[in-house]
Amino acid sequence: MTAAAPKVAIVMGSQSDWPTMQCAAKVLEELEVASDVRIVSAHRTPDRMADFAKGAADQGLSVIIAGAGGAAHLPGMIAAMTHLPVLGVPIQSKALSGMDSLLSIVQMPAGVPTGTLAIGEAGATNAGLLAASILATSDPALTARLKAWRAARSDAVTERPVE
Ligand code: RP5
Repeated sequence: MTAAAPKVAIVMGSQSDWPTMQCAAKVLEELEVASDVRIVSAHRTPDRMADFAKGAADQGLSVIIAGAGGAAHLPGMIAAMTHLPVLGVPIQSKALSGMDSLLSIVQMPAGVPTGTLAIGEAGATNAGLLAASILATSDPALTARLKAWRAARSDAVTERPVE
């Protein structure tokens, strides 16, 4: 029996984005959600980006997580070429600490929505969780795993600080 095709894609503009974006991959793995991870650059590989975005739905994907830094056009450009939900992760850039990435992703024109997460690792982790939440709306087993994951995080918070 072959494994089902991944429903989540994690794409990023550069290899240098992977240390951040692997937080999304990690949380999806914890939730037993398969993901397809690729490097797709809006600027350096525009044809690869267009092929990916236009073919994403036919490939069986349901959610796309896209991380990019600096002039971070990747999430918005992908959102322009697919009806699938796109969750954008602003990478913490060296020059402007990710404010450039955030503003490049968040201010989309009406009609082309791109979900925008926090800058950096927190954003990547939450993008993975949001992707799982979206899939869980039609997957009771995943809903149960997501609830258990969240409950475990709540249980890990102590009442008082420990020395
Ligand atoms: C963006 O440019 C990438 O998403 C990355 O965050 C940034 C810098 O890329 P590298 O110069 O490190 O490859 O396209």
